[in-house]
This record gives sequence, structure tokens and C-alpha cells, in this order.
Amino acid sequence: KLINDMRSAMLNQEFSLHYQPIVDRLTKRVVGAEALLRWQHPQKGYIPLHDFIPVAEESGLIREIGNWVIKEVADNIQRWTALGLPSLHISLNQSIAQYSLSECHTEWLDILKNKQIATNSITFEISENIFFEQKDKHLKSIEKLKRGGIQISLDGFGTGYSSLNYLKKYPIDVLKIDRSYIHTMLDDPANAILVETIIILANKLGIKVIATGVESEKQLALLSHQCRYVQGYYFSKPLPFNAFKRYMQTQK
Ligand code: G
Ligand code: MN
Repeated sequence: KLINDMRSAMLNQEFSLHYQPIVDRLTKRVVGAEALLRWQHPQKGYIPLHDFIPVAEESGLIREIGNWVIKEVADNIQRWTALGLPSLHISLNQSIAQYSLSECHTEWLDILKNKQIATNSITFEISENIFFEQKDKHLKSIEKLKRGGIQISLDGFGTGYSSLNYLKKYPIDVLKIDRSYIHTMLDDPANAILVETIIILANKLGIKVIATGVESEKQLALLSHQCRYVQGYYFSKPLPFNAFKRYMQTQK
């Protein structure tokens, strides 16, 4: 039933992308946004990602859905550009299952090329579990994406094994500190130290850091300024296309 529902969701445009701004604390500007998939089911209403992504992965539908996300990001970038908004860097989330398809990188790079999107304005967010499997194939795809101009971001850093080994082994551009760390930082000094240390580590390795889930002024104040990029409800919730457009226009 769920598989059928996802198929018709693709046909009936029930999926949409919401965008959450990413802020540069140094220049105080929005430098980009994370695209987040939303599914508005005609009968059941909003269906959370964790209720359908696993089934999409098992059934293979993830390929189609994942490709749709890239196309939609490309279309949205074209619309913003046509509206005269400053160029933005967009990151999108991918799951490890998408990397098990052969030549996935070619497929994704082709989509962006056909839509004439500069790949250096796109980041793919992956979670650390992609490294546990230690598949050469995954690494090769990541390297080919990198060569194609895409940036790679490590999502939810700190929630998995967070092995330090892969930070040097894999070509990672951005590290996103998981929101659970940011949320506990004020009450748990040990977590605040971990956050601080992750920031220093990333800076020394030349990896950009984004603190995610920033909800309050206090959390922001506690974050070392060495953490240049921030994202969270304190700045904005993820917004539908038009609301995000208005948000960007008021920024201007
Ligand atoms: O796994 P990933 O980090 O891509 O998840 C992003 C999710 O985090 C989105 O569903 C988004 O709505 C949520 N999110 C974004 N900012 C905040 C925040 O400040 N607080 C909380 N609790 N959730 C957030
Ligand atoms: Mn993400």
C-alpha cells in the first residue's frame, strides 16, 4: 500500500521541498539552504520521512525519489535566479541506499548538467553510516561526485561512531554537528567541550563546520565563533518555496 502510495505521490506531485536557511555568522548573511523532503498525503496528511524512506529504500523507489529531489532543487534554483535572488548554495540529503546503485554519480551529475546548474553550488549530505560498510564503490562514487564539482557534507556528526579515521580518508568538505549536541550544550558541560573540540578539529583539517538545530540566542552565544555556519529554528524553520523566497527577499 505504501509503495503504491509513493508511486502515486510521484505522479500527483505530493512531494515538495522545504528550505532551511544556513547562516554565515561572520558576514551575517544567508549563504545557502538545506532542502528537506516533505510528503503531503491526500488522505493521511503529512507523512514523516522515517515512515516512508526505509520502504522506499527496500523497494528501490528511493532511486526515483532521490532523482526527483535533485531535479526539483535544480528547477527551484532556476526559478530563484530568474527572480533575481542572489545565488545560493543548496544542500540536499541522500541515503546510503542511493549509493548502492551502479553509476549513481553519473545519473546525478547528468541531471544537474541537463538543467545547467553549476555543480559547485550543490552539496550532497550523507550520514556517517556510509563509511561503516567500507565499500570501495561508495568511495568511488563520492570521489567522482567531487571531481564533478559537488561538495560532500557529513550529516548528523556525533550520532554514529564518529570515527576520526574517515575524516581524513574521505574527501569531506563540510561537517554538520548534530542538533542533539547543540540542544544539550547548555546543561551538559561535557557536550559543550565535545562541540568545541569538533569545531577545532574540523577547522584544523580544513573542513567547514555547520552547527545544526540552533534554537536560542544562548545556544548561539555558547558556540565558538570558529564555528562559522549555523542553522536552526532560531533563524528559520524549513520553509516552502514561496515563503523561502520571501525570507530571502527581506534579507536583501
Ligand atoms: O537529518 P537532518 O539533519 O537532515 O534533519 C533535518 C531535520 O531537522 C529537519 O526535519 C528539520 O525540520 C529539523 N530541524 C531543523 N532545525 C531544527 C531546530 O532548530 N530544532 C529542531 N528540533 N529540529 C530542527
Ligand atoms: Mn541534513
